[in-house]
Amino acid sequence: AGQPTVEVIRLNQIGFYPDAAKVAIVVGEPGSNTTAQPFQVLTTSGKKVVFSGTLSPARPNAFSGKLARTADFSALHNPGTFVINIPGLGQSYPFAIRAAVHRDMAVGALKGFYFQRASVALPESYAGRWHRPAGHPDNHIFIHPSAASATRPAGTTISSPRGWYDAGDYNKYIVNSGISMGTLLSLYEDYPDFCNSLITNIPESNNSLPDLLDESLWNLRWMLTMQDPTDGGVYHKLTNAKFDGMVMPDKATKERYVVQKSVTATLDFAAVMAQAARIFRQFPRELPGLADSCQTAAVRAWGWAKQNPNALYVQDDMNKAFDPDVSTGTYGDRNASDEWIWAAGELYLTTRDDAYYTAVNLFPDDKTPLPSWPQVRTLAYYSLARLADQLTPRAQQDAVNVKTRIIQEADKLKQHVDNQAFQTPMGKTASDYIWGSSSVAANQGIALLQAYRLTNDKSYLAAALANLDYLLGRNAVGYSFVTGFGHKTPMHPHHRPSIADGVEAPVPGLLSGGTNANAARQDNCSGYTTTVADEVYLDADCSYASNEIAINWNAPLVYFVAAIEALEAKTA
Ligand code: 9MR
Repeated sequence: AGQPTVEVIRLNQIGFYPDAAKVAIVVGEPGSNTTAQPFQVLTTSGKKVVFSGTLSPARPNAFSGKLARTADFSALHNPGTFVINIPGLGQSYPFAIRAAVHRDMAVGALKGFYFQRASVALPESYAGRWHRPAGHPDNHIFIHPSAASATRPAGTTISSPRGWYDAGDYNKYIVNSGISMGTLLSLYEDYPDFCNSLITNIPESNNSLPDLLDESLWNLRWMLTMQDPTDGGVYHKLTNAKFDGMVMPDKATKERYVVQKSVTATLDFAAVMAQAARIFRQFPRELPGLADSCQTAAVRAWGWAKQNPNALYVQDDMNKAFDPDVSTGTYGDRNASDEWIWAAGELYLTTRDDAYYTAVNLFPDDKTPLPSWPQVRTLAYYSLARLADQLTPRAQQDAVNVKTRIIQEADKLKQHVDNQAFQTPMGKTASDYIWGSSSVAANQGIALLQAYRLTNDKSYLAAALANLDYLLGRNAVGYSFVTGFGHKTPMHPHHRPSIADGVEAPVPGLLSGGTNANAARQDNCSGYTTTVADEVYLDADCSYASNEIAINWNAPLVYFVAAIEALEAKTA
């Protein structure tokens, strides 16, 4: 009793499954922690010792040189609430051991998308303290000069309501919506039964669709409005000319535009609509006609992309040529080869038409890059693996290759984890610590879970769990990166509603971008105290390069946590 809570004990601040590995990392300065050091696990009530162990020998952190020692209490299986005690040092935050220990967070992270909804009020009955008036009706969106066509001249308007705000800003970007939707829809395809049990208390919760699909429909219906009905091309984004100030949605009333159609947005759109068609075809009574509309939209988008393969989105050119110039997020990807693969793969799987399968080289090299907004090809491989029993003979020829490349990618992630200071796949190289690194950890976790599904080899599940521990506190900055979930969580994310709503706690269930080695020079926020790759993180709202939230980061969080919950429920 009387021991202080100390932040040098880094662990998943939510907890652990009874039969899974349980590890905390104790961090220290070089030269410290060299002697044998006992630790105990205590019950929070009564401080009863339920486990005693010794910290591992120290390992130096590859980035900082700081020493890290492991407290392994995997042998403790009993449910309860506990702390780790290190005599003479202090105690950890409390954590739980129990079945379904991450379920609330899975629900909370999915609910995060509800809080991002545009064009609608969030009443208190659904949004609690974070209720807010409607913003951005988006029913008078100007055709920007860069998007002008004969049927839609510059300055005329279209209606393009709904959708999710992209991130801390209020704009809506098709490229980023694309990967976010692909990730969420894949969760449904991979774990439909579990998704039925994820109830987020949204206005649609009482209908017969799972809330995950209802939430996805909010954005899907917006995406459909972003396609020009005349030619099938898709506008790159719906945006203000400049970013809004730090105000609530209803106070952000500047003119909005749809800009140039791009081949990347159009192909991402095609992939999402093709996948959506396959899924919503299962709900003909609830959503009559929707699957057909999605499939038609996908086919038309593909057709436009074939006609306009060089239509990359180039904001710099726009700035010189058009009024108003546009300076919001670019999602400017100069290479569409992976978007072609994703769209071809999803269109093939939905139509079973080999013409899509052979239209592009689906396997241009032996790489299987983790999904990120500019690199979506592996989403096609995941879908091909998922639907392996439904392939035509032509695609069947590659089925083993698809499976093998996913497993090989997961093998790389699984290797050398023991040498890492934090014993996680995340952070084996400094290049993991980029803008939105939390989504790197989540997407690594997803890759490992995909391999687990293909092999039933539990070592993949264990490695994935280590990355979940990373996200929830077992990392060099000691934060659980999910707002509202954990003990030390982001309080000042770069997220306009969280800043402007007058509520101290930020909107919950949102994944902070996380540690970013280059954040200081990317956002010029003052207050960064280090340049060590795994330590550059600032819980300040000016730190948009390390502490923004975004739908393409929340989506893999939702997939990752929900999939782990679904799998643990099966293995328990
Ligand atoms: O996530 C994007 C990151 O990969 C880029 O490096 C960064 C700078 O271009 O932009 C990020 O995306 C932002 C988008 O452009 C606008 N909305 C907020 C997004 C998250 O910061």
